[in-house]
Amino acid sequence: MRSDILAVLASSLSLATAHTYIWGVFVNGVDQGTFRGIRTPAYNGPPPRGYANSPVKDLDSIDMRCNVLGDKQVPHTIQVQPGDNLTLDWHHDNRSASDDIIDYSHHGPAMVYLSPDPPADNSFVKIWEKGLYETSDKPYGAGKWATTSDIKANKGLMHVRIPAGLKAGFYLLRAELVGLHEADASYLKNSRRGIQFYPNCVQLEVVGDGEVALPTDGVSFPGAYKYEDPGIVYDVYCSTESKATRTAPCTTTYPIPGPTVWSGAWAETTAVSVGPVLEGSTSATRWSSWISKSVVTSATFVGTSPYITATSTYTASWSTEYSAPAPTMA
Ligand SMILES: *[C@@H]1O[C@H](CO)[C@@H](O)[C@H](O)[C@H]1NC(C)=O
Ligand SMILES: *[C@@H]1O[C@H](CO)[C@@H](O)[C@H](O)[C@H]1NC(C)=O
Ligand SMILES: [Cu+2]
Repeated sequence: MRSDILAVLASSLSLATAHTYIWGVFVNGVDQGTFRGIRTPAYNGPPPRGYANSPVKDLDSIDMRCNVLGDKQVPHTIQVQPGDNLTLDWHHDNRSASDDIIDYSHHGPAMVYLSPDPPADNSFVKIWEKGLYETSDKPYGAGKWATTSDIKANKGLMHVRIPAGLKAGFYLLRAELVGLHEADASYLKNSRRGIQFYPNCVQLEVVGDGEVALPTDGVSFPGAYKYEDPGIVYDVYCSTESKATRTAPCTTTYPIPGPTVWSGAWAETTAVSVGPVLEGSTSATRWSSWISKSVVTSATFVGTSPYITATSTYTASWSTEYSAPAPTMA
């Protein structure tokens, strides 16, 4: 028992890099409140640097849908109208301009999907994506990537617009950042490496009298991405100077995983300027439990040191029918 616990601690500590999740949502530039409406993933590293969520790497895992604990409703649902501009605010340690968002090594694409809530088979429809959007002017430069050159450089802001005329109803917005820094290997063949997904879901209620339904031939999570897809196993270092001596040819294009963007989504997304973050907490309170490989480890803290009190197993359970979230939840 004791050696198991130590093993959990050791592996969690090695994950204490700058990983990221959504801390807030602005609607037409107006903050909706820190963590409000967001299915915040479980934290899985112990303090002092434990406020990072680990990537999802197993493409067949239910965690690909809305990350760990993504099946758990949160009390608040954000109301939007068709045509509204949403800005998702990704952070690592705190919701401030000094936050480091995500490690600079995590070059990769970013995507946003929309699904009715709760999701069903093939209900996720891609409404936005950005990948390698500028190749380097140097022969072996890394180029510009959505995660690092756009979202990290723009203090964590990711812009997406609610499709025009979208029918009223409850939806889940599934946004993700992707890190390719270990994607030259397949997770199937080497579970220590592999492409890293940071999916995060937001509960939305679309209001108004729109008449456009989401298409029903979207994708499922898990299921949308396969290990054989060209953008899943990809050598992002192949095109950088440090590996210029490689003999394999380097591609300078990147095929973004998943389906093409739905024709009903906005063809262009402009960055909207955002107002101040609502008053209240902008830093996360320390969690007393975290999850790794479906094991929930609970702890109390003595100073900054976690003292393990219990472990249990967690299984995601998604309902098939929408029910309004309870106003308060533990
Ligand atoms: C969303 O942004 C676009 C582009 O800047 C703008 O034309 C539109 O009016 C905005 N929508 C709302 C509801 O503010
Ligand atoms: C926010 O986190 C960053 C590290 O990501 C740290 O350098 C900074 O001091 C923190 N800022 C605040 C206001 O806590
Ligand atoms: Cu990482």
